[in-house]
Amino acid sequence: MIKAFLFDLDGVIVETAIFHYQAWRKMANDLGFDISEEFNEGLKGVSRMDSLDLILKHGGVELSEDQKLELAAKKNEHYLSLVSKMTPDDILPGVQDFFKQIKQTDVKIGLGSVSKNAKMILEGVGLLDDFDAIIDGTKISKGKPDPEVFLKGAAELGFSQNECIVFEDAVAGVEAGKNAGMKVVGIGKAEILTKADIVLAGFEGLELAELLRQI
Ligand code: B16
Ligand code: MG
Repeated sequence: MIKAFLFDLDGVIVETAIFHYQAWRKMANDLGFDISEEFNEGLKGVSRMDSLDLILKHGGVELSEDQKLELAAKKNEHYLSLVSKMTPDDILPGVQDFFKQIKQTDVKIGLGSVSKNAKMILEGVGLLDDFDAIIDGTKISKGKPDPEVFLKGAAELGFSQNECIVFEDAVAGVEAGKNAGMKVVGIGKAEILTKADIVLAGFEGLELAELLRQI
């Protein structure tokens, strides 16, 4: 019996990967190297400081902890200036209709994001009040693929792992959901999200009853 859906934020509810990419790329360029869009794929679902470490390694740059914190803060400032312009129009297609269908049932809605900016983004696009529980980067100590974010979501809602379904667009996020012992709906491409129980291109036209029959 499914009691809750746990949604990732970036790439599932809204598309912020492009803004993370722009902000990280500017930082890399300032340091004298570049990162490709393909490289950015590998940063999806990865925490801010882990992303920074991967980028610096990619550019062959070694910095002190203080310098890294400074760069991460500067990147976040740039990122916030980009996402602060987001409106309800930036919600990915079909998400609002799917939420409407969920609200007609007893199934709860939780957020499982490693982003420390999750609440501010949800507020900006007008979805904050739709969530019964919000687990974000401020509440966890381990990033995906560790299951912590989804286990905390289930616990906050008072349900067990097998009563929750995770919606994820990132390889690390799908793994986190599976590591939590949950069913995972991948949002994206089946050839990339190979560990998901089912993969959808997006939420457009998605029937809740049909999904629950399939999974
Ligand atoms: P912030 P998710 C993740 O969010 C992003 O996919 C990832 O690219 C980002 O580095 C991470 O949040 C941390 O974000 O810098 O805003 O704390 O996909 O788990 O919703
Ligand atoms: Mg994501």
